[in-house]
Amino acid sequence: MPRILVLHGPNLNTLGKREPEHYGSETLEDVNKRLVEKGRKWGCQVDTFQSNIEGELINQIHSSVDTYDAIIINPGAYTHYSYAIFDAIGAISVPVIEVHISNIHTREPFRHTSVIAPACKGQIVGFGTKSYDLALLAVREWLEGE
Ligand code: CA2
Repeated sequence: MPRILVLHGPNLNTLGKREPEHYGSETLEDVNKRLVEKGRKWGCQVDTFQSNIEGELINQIHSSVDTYDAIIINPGAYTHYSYAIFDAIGAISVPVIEVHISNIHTREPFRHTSVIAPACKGQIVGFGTKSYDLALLAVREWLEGE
């Protein structure tokens, strides 16, 4: 059974509680429950993890080797400047899909750059919390086609 790790970066624990115009009204718990359930229906195990701490996300990326078949990550604002997360992703062979709830390319200029993207298999942005579902679908299709 494929195993997929979903990582959420800083401030995403407050999803659904602030800035609904950018991030919608669903909570992170709602999103996680839906992804786990979709994974179960599709025959894969989905585990989720959120941290506001860069090093904890990096530790999860390191320990995904030999445990997970793919990672879906929303690195939050670390997207725009964390070369440490870029290096961690670049050092593993597990495919990583970068996800954003909002369309980072239509927002403030500092959000237009992802320093993580060159280390990732692909990027899905701008579909609200459904960006995660689309990433799960992409992972599934990609793993099945391998
Ligand atoms: O659109 C995304 O998914 C982001 O990764 C969200 C990050 C932001 O820094 C990125 O540029 C784009 C921010 C996460 C903050 O999460 C909040 C959730 C609810 C209310 C306020 C912030």
